Amino acid sequence: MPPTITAFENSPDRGRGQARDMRVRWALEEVGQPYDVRLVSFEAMKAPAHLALHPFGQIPTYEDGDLALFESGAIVLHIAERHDGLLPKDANARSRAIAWMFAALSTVEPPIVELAMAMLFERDKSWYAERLPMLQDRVRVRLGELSRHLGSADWLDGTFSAGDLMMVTVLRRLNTSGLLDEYPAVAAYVGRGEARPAFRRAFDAQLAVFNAASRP
Ligand code: GTB
Repeated sequence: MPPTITAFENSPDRGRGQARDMRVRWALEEVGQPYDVRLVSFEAMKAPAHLALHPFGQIPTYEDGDLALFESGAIVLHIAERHDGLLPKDANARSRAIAWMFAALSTVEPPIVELAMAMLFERDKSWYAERLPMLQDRVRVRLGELSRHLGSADWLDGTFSAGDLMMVTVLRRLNTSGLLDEYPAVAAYVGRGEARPAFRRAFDAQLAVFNAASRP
């Protein structure tokens, strides 16, 4: 039995691959592990059956035999640890790749999500115009640091790893913000991630869900 993940039945991003099942799908595609997807509605996510898998009533989840996991970072790390292809064999390089996964999730993602949330939900608020530049500048700080770190390298630390997979999915949230264009090295890095065949397969799979849901 292949592992089963959960994803939005009807993703609010309209198939742009922004929901966090995308990183799990991408990891599974990178390692060549087939998987099943159980689509869940917003209502089902808050029902007891799903809460038993995910205490916060969210997607993605991952089930494989008697193992059930939540949190996209934990799921991608689990996949990377159990298959070849997403973590280096050398122990130190492996630890550094995992450090980049944490950096993506705990250092880079928070200011990006805060900006995205403000752009989605605060546009009509009196404080929006004043707050927006501050939120954008917080993201610019991280993009500048990443740009400096990348220099002319293709990936964050040697060969492509789960650290890059996580970082690219985090940075993609900026795709419509215009901010990535200010940092060509980071924009090119995201482009390299998106060009990987495994990314394309994962993207097409989640887009197919949206297209099927919106068909009359
Ligand atoms: N830290 C958790 C993880 O990494 O797995 C966060 C999981 C999470 O935020 N899940 C979201 C969810 O289930 C979907 S991905 N939300 C429903 C709820 O909380 O009730 C977040 C997301 C949703 C939509 C867009 N979008 O439309 O662009 C982008 C990201």
